[in-house]
Amino acid sequence: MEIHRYEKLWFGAALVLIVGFIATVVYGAAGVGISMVDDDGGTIDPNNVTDHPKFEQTGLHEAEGDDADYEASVIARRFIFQGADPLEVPENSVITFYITSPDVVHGFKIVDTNANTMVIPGQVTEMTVEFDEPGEYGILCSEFCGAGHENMAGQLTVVPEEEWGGLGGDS
Ligand SMILES: [Cu+2]
Repeated sequence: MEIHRYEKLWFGAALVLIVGFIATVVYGAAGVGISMVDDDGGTIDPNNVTDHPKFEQTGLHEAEGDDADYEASVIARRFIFQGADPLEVPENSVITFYITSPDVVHGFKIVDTNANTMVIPGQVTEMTVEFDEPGEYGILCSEFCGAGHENMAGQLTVVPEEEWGGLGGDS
């Protein structure tokens, strides 16, 4: 069977496009550290979030394991980020966030970083982020959660190492 030269050419071009699209989708889904909210953080009773050991006190704590320098517990609720308004962390630190919601699905996005996660009632979201650039970072909700969604904002300050006064320090 004779296939016309142009037909072969178009067939090849279409094949390149299809492979290209699939490669883009695969890279976007798995290549840049993007993952679904998993159950690593465990579950929690959304009606009694402060009964959970991670959420008895919100804010920055000493880390329990060696995976991070500090832990930060944040309760995202309509329409505030309890424990992250503001949250101060030292430069060059690795922070594991534990985030949960007692009401509806929220988002937790640290502006100007690639840290962005979903916060689901009944679930503890665990996310580890390294901060090496001192400055002020806004935190916003990236999931529409109701009438005050656009006002839901927190603040994360990465304090230069020489100004860091330690946990509960006055820096
Ligand atoms: Cu929201």
